[in-house]
Amino acid sequence: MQLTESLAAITRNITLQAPETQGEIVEFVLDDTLLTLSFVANIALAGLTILFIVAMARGVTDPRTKLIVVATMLISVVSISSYTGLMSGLTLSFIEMPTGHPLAGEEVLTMWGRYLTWTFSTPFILIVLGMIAGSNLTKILTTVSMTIAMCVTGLAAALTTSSYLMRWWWFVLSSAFFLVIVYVIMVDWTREAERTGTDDLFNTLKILTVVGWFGYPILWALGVEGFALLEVWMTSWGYSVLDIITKYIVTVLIVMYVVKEPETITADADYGTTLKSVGTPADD
Ligand code: RET
Repeated sequence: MQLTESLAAITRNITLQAPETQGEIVEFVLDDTLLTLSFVANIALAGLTILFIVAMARGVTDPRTKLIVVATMLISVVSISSYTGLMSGLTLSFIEMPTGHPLAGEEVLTMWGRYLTWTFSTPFILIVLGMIAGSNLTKILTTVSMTIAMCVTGLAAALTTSSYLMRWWWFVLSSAFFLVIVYVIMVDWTREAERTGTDDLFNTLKILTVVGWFGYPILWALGVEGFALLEVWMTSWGYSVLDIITKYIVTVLIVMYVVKEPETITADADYGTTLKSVGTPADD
């Protein structure tokens, strides 16, 4: 009798611990209309933004402008893939929160694909901002490395289940990388944009970016990853709205400005080539 009971207990445990299949996760998402909409809205907006860029940038000839346009397009290309990953259940998991967490012992839906894909989208945002400010390769690469470090440690924060303290320690590390980016944007690039003559556009982008980007760690802390004060759909909509501001609105402003190919943005035909005249049509 006792043996049967223990066997039953073991089987129950195994069933409970078996990871959900992607199909089950998608079902969970579809059951929550608001959560589903937060994904679908962004797939649609990313698609529209790509089409908008293609339509607007058809006549662009200047090589530096083209580089900026391609980089802005890649932000939405990453985004459409990121939300497709979430919608298909591929980049979402239920994870058990450690002791100390407000939902300790409970299985919580983590949208870890978001943190993963920001690793690939945020560098393009920073490349474009740095180029508009007229900054140099060193500063652009510094911010790109910092954002990759920020997103990877953010991913670690979300996926750590061994200790609540370690989750917050990852958060602190990630925030340190984030502050370096904020410093470069607020101090270096602001000064450089003034010198370059792009400060009118840059200052608008700066406000949208810095204010918008601060929203992400705040949501992380308030959502299920941190203090669990917000429900999953609220956090997801929060991130989706921030994505709309920091990606699509920023992109539209940038593309509308650069496609006019102002002198503050353009470079001569040799731009980006390592050898003189490579890529330039021959004179004869
Ligand atoms: C995390 C949690 C850990 C601490 C910090 C974070 C910051 C995230 C940011 C994300 C920006 C994402 C954007 C995406 C657009 O595609 C990882 C939430 C500081 C700033 C702009």
